[in-house]
Amino acid sequence: MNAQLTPAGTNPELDAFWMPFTANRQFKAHPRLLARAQGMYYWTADGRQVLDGVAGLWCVNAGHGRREITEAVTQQLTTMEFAPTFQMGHPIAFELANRLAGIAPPGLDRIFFANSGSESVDTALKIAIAYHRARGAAQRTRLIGREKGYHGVGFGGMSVGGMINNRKFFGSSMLPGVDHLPHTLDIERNAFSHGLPQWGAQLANELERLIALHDASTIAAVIVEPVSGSAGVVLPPVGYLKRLREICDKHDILLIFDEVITGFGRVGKPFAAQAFDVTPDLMTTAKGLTNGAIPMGAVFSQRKIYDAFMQGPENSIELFHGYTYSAHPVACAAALATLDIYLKEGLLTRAASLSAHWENAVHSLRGLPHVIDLRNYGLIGAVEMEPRQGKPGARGFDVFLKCFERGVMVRQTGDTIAMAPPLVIEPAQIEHLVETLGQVIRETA
Ligand code: PXG
Repeated sequence: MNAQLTPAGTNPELDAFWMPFTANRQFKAHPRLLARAQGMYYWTADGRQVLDGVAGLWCVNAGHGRREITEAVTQQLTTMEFAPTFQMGHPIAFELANRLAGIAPPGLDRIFFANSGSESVDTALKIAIAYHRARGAAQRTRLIGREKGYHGVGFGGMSVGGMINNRKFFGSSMLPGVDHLPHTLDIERNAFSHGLPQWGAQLANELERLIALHDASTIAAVIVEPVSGSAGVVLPPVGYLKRLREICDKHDILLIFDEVITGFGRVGKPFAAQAFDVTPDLMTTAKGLTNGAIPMGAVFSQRKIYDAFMQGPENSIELFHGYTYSAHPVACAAALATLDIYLKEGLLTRAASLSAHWENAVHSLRGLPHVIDLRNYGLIGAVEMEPRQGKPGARGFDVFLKCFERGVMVRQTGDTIAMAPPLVIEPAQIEHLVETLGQVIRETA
C-alpha cells in the first residue's frame, strides 16, 4: 500500500478502517503493515522480516502458512462452502466435536461452536444460567468474574471482565447481578517468581465471602482465565485454582475456565485445566482452535450439563442459542487440519519441553532498567516495567514500537510486554526474541 502522509499527519487511504483496540491516529500516521507470513515470521509491506513473538494474537500456535490448513480450507470451500447447523448438520462438524472431546479434560465432551472467544464466553455464560433453570434452580443467575479478567467484548464478557478501560466507557450497560473476585497479581510479594507464584492461594477464599454476601442460591457460575493474558499475564498462585474448584463444588456453582489463550498447547498440555489438574464445568476456547486461520470458537461442556437440557418433548429445541456460523464447514475443516498438525508435531505438549529454556530466557532480563517483574508459564512470558511518572503506558508503547523496528513483534498492555510465540519456536529464536527485547529496554528511558 502506498502510505502517503498528508501534511496533517493523516492518511486518507487508511482512514476508512476503524481499527480495533488500536491508537488509530498514531497508527495511521506511522502504519505498521504486515503483508506476508511464514513459519515464525511476518514480513512487512516494505519487505522487512519480523519475528512473531506473540503468535499473531495468541492464536497461530503451529506457526504461519501451514499448507495443510490451506488445503483443507480450499477443499472445503470447493465441496460445500456453507451449510446450516440449525435443524440440519454436516459430517465434519460432528467429526470435529468428537476429535475435540478426545483431547479435552475429563468429561468435557459436549461441544458448542461459536466464531470467536467473545462468542464462546457469552455462550458459556448463557449455558450456565439456563442449566440451573433446567434443574429447577432458576434463581441462580448471578455471575462472578475477576478483576483484571478479560473475556472478550460482548456484553456478557465485558460484564464479567475486569479491565477498567474495557468497561468504563460503556456506562452502566453491564449485565446486572455480576460480582468480581480480586485479581491475583501481587508484585510486592511475588515479583520475579519463576513459574507460578507461591503466595496467594488464599485469594480464592474471597469467593466464600461473595457467596456469604449474595447467597449461593443466587449464583450460577464463576468464570476465570486459568492464566490471564490481556491484563498483562497474571498467573494463578500455586493451589489457587484447586481451591476455587472446591468452593464451587461445595456450593453447586459452575466453574468456567476461559481457555481462549491457554487452550491448544500454550501451557504445555492441550488445556490449562490439564496442566493445573483442575477440571472446570465449562471451558471456552477459540484462537488456536484453527491456528488463527479461520475465526472459530468452541465451548466444551461437561456431559451432565448437556444431559440436563435433554428433556421435554423430543422435537423441542433444548437451547435457544446459536450462530448462523456455528460449526461453519470451512472453520471445521481448518480446525481438523490444525488438530492433525498439533498431534503429528506434538505441539500440544511442546511448550512443556521448552518451558525451562523459556523461563531462563525471560528471567535473564532481571536487573534491566525499570523492570519490576518478570512472569512466565508454559510459553507465556511478561516483562512488567515501572510506568513513567504521570504517563502510564508510555514506556510500554515505546518498547513495543522499538521492538517492531528491530524486527520483533511483542504485545503491550500498559507498561507490560507480553510474549507468546508460536509453539514451533526454536531455542535460537527464543534467544533472539528476548535479547532484542532486552536491548530495547536498555535503550528506552
Ligand atoms: N477470552 C480470553 C481469555 C481472551 O484472551 C477473548 C476471550 C476474546 O476473544 P475474541 O476472539 O473475541 O477476541 C480473549 C481474546 C492480548 C489480546 O494481546 C488478547 C485477546 C485478544 C486480543 C489481544 O492480550 N484475547
